[in-house]
Amino acid sequence: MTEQAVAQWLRQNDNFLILTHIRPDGDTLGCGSALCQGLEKLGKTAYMLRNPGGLRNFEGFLTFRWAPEDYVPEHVIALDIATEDLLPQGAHQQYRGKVEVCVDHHPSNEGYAQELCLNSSASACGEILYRICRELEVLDEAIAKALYIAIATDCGGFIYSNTTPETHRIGAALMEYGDFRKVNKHFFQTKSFKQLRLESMVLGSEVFFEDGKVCIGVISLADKASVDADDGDCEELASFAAAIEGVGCAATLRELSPGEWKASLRSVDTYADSNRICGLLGGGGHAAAAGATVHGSLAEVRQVVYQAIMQVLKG
Ligand SMILES: [Mn+2]
Repeated sequence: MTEQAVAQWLRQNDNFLILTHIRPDGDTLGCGSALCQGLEKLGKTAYMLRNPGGLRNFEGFLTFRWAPEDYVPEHVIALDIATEDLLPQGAHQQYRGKVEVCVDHHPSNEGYAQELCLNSSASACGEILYRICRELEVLDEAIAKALYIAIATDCGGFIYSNTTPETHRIGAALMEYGDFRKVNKHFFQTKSFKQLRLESMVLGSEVFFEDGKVCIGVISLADKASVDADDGDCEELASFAAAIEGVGCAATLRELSPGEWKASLRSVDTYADSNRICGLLGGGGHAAAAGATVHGSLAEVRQVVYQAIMQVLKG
């Protein structure tokens, strides 16, 4: 499905429900917020499905219109959600097999929706939503800000390897609508003291392999509890590990619940395909950044992740 076709479908229909992914990031939330506001401007009824994930980092920057409990949508659209396994908590029973249109940029998208608008060269789903909103002629300062947050956060402030000339062009076009300096300060130049303490714990846990090119770090539930941190405080830890000089592949294992770990992979300069590594672990994402959920003791999970990395490096 092309971006124009998505815009047309949105114009022709009404009563939408917008889905964002579990453990929501700036991309999925920024896209949801932008689309919801855009549809509202067109006189449509549109809500986002309440996402119980950590939203604190976005307070004061994004506005959300959550669906009332009894809302019955006619059309369900998923944004930045590569597989139905990434639907937010509580949405699985109701919305599995019910997504009519999915707009995404993950090459690992499983094609679960009836119609898929996929552009894997987009740095963020926000790039695709930008073109859809432009097509719908709804762009204004609030929508531009939401899309700017979506794009800037998914490309690390226009720094990650997914950043393209088009990413900058769209960022520049969005900046014409308002002053987003506060957005950049908040998302890229500010860390809570908790986050910095978590970073020091991850650093202390790093184990290096392959002459320092591969590292595996850990953040346990006990670590998180010791500084009273939540998942939102942990979001940037995976990218942080990839900043260590000489590292080509950084894996960060974060304990979600006892025996359940989120493995986040980051690759530098295409050293190892994170999407392939996570694919071996039952997850996915992009070549530069991907994730998977792995079960077992820390020792088991560390071993399984190490083997997946080595399999991709040697293969
Ligand atoms: Mn994304």
